[in-house]
Amino acid sequence: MHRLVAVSNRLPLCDNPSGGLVVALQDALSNSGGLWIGFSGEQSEDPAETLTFHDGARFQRASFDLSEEDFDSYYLGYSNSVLWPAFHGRADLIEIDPVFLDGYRRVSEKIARMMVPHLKEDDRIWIQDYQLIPLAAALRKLGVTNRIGFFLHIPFPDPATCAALPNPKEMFEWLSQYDLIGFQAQRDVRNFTESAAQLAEIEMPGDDVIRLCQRETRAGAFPIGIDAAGFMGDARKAREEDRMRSLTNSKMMIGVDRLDYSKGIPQRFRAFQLLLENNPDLTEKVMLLQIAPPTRESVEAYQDIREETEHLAGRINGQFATVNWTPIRFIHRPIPRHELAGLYRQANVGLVTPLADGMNLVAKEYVAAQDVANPGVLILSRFAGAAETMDEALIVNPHDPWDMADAMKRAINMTSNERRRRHSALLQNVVESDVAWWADNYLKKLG
Ligand code: ADQ
Repeated sequence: MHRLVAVSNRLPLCDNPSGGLVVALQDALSNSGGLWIGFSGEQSEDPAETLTFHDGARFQRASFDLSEEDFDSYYLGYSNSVLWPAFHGRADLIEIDPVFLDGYRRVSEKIARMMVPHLKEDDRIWIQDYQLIPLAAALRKLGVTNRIGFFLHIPFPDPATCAALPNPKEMFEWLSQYDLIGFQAQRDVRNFTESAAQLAEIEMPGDDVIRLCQRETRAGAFPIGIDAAGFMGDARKAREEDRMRSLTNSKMMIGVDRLDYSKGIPQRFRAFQLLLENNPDLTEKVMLLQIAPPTRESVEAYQDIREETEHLAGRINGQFATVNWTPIRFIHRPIPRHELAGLYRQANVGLVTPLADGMNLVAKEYVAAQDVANPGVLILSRFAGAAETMDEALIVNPHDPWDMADAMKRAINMTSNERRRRHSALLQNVVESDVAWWADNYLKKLG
């Protein structure tokens, strides 16, 4: 059996780490005596170029620190001020600065140098996500000939948006160094091949085999799932005292997102405002619980989205609230998974309405958490990768507040027969295509 070496931006460092990717990789890593490498989260002045090993998991874990300069240019800069907006179709938010690109290349080169002494000839290497695209190219330069796979958790942009990157051709050269490039959805595979055809060199001799920038590789869609069994268990065990209480006994809609401009939170709030404006009978009868912890707060676009959502929630609450009812409850903190599972289960409607999203795991968590005898209704954006496999949800255009307000009304009034029919089809997919299935599928193909 080949040992698996996984590399991601952040290493899960707590004791007994949990979370989707950990659950996904745990078996593959544990069974193969595997190793997971990632950033420690610590910035230090002149960090040593060596890996630090950590106990406490069923597999080996090794971390590295970054200097402040590397962190700023690689993570806040190129990863989150260039690639994240571009890959989510927001070329208008890209901040191009040659310092960012230098830092981005440099960090992959450093990680490659730290990895090489620990690699064995027949290891399989699996690199995760947009922060580390150049890593295979950096490893190849150091003579690594192992099979190396890559998985992109976020969408791949169309040719026009890809062309807004400072270095589109180099991006495809980096990608060509992988043996398998995994995407979340067919939409991403199409964008990738079309962008490569316009901005680099690609031939497609057959099926998933491609020649990209003179090198043979493969690409395909591997939709990620959740730890469905774990989530269903958490939701069943959720405690009564962690539930939301309402003085007016109103129905509850829930949104759970990192506070990010790709998640469509202001658009969701505006649709809810329209629903309340056009349906005065819903006053005190329905509320929206939005849980959205801020992230990447030193990037300007994230300060803007925080201000915009807070302002909008305040305005809507001011416009409609009564002494006993606040239409939007807005929480800026992460919530422990078992509490979140209980809130999903309590919610009559799950609102997952991103403007762009690789997959969106909240859609799957919401479905897994429902009571099968009395399930809630999922409202899902057509721009989430999840929409490709979850068509029994109410699919909406998140740019159209009328469409979303209609879907909200329909969901609130849906008969229990229709709710059960839709939910059982959705649940089957979430359970069958869980995160272990995803990792297994990908690694088989890489092998
Ligand atoms: P994210 O952009 O982080 O992930 P998502 O898929 O929704 O988006 O995952 C978020 C996770 O964080 C979920 O498990 C959710 O429960 C949790 N979470 C969010 N808000 C929380 C809160 N307030 N408290 C506690 N937990 C919270 C990226 C891509 C996605 C892709 C995933 C996985 O952007 O498109 O689905 O990776 O590949």
